[in-house]
Amino acid sequence: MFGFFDKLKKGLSKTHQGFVEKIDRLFLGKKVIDQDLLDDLEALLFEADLGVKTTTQLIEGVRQGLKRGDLQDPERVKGFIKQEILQILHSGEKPLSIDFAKTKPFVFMVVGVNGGGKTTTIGKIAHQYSSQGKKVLIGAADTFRAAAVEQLEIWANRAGADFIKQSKGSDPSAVAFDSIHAARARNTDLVFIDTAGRLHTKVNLMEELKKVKRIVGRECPGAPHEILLVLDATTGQNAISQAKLFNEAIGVTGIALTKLDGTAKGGIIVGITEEMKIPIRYIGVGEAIDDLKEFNASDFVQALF
Ligand SMILES: Nc1nc2c(ncn2[C@@H]2O[C@H](COP(=O)(O)OP(=O)(O)OP(=O)(O)O)[C@@H](O)[C@H]2O)c(=O)[nH]1
Ligand SMILES: [Mg+2]
Repeated sequence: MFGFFDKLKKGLSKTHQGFVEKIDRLFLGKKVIDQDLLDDLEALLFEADLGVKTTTQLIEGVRQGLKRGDLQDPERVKGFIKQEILQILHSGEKPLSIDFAKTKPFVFMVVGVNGGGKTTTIGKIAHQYSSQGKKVLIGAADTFRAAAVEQLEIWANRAGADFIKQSKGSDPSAVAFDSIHAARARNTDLVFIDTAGRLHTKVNLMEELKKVKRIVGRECPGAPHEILLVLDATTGQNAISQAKLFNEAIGVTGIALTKLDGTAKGGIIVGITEEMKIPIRYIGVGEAIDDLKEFNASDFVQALF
């Protein structure tokens, strides 16, 4: 049995190779850090999907450190980069804490592009809460494909959650409406609204999501309490443009970053945190029900380095 940390470490091994090991190789045998080396380091950080902003900031930090004379040897530069990344990721570490005495039901609206892992992530989070004895309801507001509803129903059963659906092609906000009303009638603690993920460039998806959000808020004041954007880590920089689009359209309150297992683009978590300033709530490292955990910056950096 592997624990989550081991899975994370294993999952991040390609990112480790493409980033930490490359830094080691770059510095190997180097005694002085000159402009050429800094340029190479910059290119390497950028390729590791840390994003322009973070890369620029890190290189500037190294430059300052060199000037002050406290980053002379490569080991220290590596240590500096590790510390900076940890600090950035700490700023994105804000696990949800729900006060059910005040907020019930707590409503999640889960959004993101096709295949990112919305449905799977809902199943995993629902399972965590129902294992804690919470009453969970899942609403199938992705009415675009019949298979989407079936897939979600399987997850709802696994997670021991109630399930609300309508026929294929029905109005997603009608499903959201039913879900909220059922949750109220049944004294449910948490509601998850799954949504469709047709391309985010299509205006109608955003309009559809806005309507779902509006209806949920009308039927349950204060809801949705969390608009969770699910991003696929393997898409690299694309994840950042998706985050911007969804955030502009409906306002994102938290991010779940999936598929960190086996990708070389794990550095994207740093870029997302730095660019978006939206908390990373969960990370996913596999397809099984236990393969999702609350994001912890220290564990992540430890697993990466
Ligand atoms: N390896 C891995 N696979 C994952 C992870 N999360 C989700 N998946 C897989 O990604 C695929 C797509 O996941 P879904 O949950 O169906 O994604 P979705 O966003 O609901 O997709 P649509 O309903 O088509 O919009 C499935 O095969 C999942 O098993 C993860 O953390 N790691
Ligand atoms: Mg889905």
